[in-house]
Amino acid sequence: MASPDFHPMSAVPFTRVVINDQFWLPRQETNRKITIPYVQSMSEKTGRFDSFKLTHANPEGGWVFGMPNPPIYWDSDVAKWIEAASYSLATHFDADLAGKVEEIVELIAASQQDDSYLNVHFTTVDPDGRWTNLRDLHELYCAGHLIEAAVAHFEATGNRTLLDPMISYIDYIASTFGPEPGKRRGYPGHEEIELALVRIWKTTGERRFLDLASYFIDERGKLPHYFDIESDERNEDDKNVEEWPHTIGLRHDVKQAHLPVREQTTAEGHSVRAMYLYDGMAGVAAGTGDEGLMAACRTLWDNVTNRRMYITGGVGSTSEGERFTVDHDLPSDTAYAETCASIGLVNWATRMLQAEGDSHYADVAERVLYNGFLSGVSLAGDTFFYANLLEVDPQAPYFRRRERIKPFRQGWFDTACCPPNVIRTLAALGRYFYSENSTGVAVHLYVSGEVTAHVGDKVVTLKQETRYPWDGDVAITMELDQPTEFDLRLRIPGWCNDAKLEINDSPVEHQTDKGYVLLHRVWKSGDMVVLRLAMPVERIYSDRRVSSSTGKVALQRGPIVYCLEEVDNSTGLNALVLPRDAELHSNFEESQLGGVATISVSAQKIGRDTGEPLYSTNPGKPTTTTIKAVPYAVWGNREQGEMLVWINEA
Ligand code: FUB
Ligand code: ZN
Repeated sequence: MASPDFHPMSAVPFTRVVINDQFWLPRQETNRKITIPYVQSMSEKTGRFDSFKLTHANPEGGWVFGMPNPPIYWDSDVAKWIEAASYSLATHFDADLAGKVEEIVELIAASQQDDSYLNVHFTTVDPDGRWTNLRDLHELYCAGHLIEAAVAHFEATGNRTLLDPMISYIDYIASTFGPEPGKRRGYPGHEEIELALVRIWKTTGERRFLDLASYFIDERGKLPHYFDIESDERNEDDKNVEEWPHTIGLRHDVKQAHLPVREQTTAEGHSVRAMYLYDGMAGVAAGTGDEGLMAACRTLWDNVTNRRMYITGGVGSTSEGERFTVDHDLPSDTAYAETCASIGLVNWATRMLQAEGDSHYADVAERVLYNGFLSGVSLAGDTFFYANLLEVDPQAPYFRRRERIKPFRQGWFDTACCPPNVIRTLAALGRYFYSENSTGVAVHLYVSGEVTAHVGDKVVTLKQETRYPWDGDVAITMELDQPTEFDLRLRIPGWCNDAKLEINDSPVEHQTDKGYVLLHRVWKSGDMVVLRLAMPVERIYSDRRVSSSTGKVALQRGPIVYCLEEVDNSTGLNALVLPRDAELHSNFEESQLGGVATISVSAQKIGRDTGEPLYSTNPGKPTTTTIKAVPYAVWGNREQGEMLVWINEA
């Protein structure tokens, strides 16, 4: 819960954050120069952009989920590209890109129907299907992404070409759905519109958008069940079907609709949907001051982060329904941990952080960003992981069965939600680093660069110098026009057991409040705060109920989770055993994987050679070997092969 004297914060917009470091800047540059254009070209090639012409001219042809193209989610893919491109334009103007964005935005606006409806699938190929299956058909999900795109485009350009059509679409949606007599009591099967409505409320100040978000959230899971009513209206006998596994998508819990949201205590169902819902819930709770709804968010947060999250910050334990399963079921080799779910978790964490000011939220956001999110895109920027596994054997037949789960990143997917989600996240990454409110500035993540924060009516600039995440020393220098009184909050990361602080070269004793050091004073230009975060390599162990990692150890240094790759360690990674007392050495390798700290350690390789019976009494003779671990986020950028996060320990 927030301290009584804590004032909710807002993220400092990414346009006031300069990133100038060796870790994120190259990834952002690759995003801008390679990945955004790549997603653009794939959107052109596959017909996604042209689908807004409503001519049903799709070069791919074919059917998706038993429906004619364009598929039910294409609007969302294009919307995410517009969002990414708009963010990119806000920091690096590019006339060609700006022209392309305007062209697509105008095309989308022109595709709006006379009654304000806007959706390529239903308008083009299934006009009678409009609003007949909210459970499965993504209409409100697409609307949500288009709203986010409209906000991003408006904020980057000041141009209302997409914002105004989306506002009239929202008003049309609000005239269709709601608790009032004559309206349908529907809500989306794939959440997204809730958080988007919070966003457009913040941008426009129009309270009706927050109210609609609030309605969608509180209607969810109530009885009589809307998805059952819809199903009856379609004359389909597919209500909340529980048979396993082909009907998994029909279950109410997969859509987080098994109970009203305030009664939900565990994260259920499709992990991306869950993350987007919880983000929307937190946004509505903070926006309306609804303590009961925020309490539900806290309960769900505890369940996700203490029982259902991978060490990489990935969520979603199975590809069957792309969903959560039960507490402590976190298999490494059959994980799902979709890149979109990681992004959803970062956004939910950030929303909770702004409302409550507790560093636990920033700890999780950091864990995800540096590990299970960043793994989603290659260093070259043109291939992607949909599922982010923690253990990979490319020989395993498992991979042959699922298009989205491969032991290597892929250039595109049938359902291509993750690549455009990655580009919008990287393009606006600065929004996760700092917060501001009327009393001061909070530094959540440590990244070389600069921030210009608004503290009430004062403008303060902070310069940050650090080699984080490879080194834990951080220097923050004030750049102020005049002496200014404000709070500086510095997060002491949850992974750090030894943090020292200096102000203007003098050591300072410090205490933390909700994980932040609070420094209040009249700051002068040139004042410098230095934080020294000890960053040894740590051995991390899981709760013994996580059976796939019991008896194993993971290596972590600072926020970075490590893994072993076959290319460094030969095959048979599961035959390696790390002695508990083996010394762990960290070494920065400029020429490796874009420049990373690697870890080396002596280990034993156990087991028999091949050529003996499958089972025998011979345990084999252990051999000693030196193994090398690399950051999990950059695995899979060299030769294909095995990968392992949780290593046997003895
Ligand atoms: O189409 C929506 C997206 O497809 C979901 O968010 C992903 O998990 C995938 O199911
Ligand atoms: Zn995805």
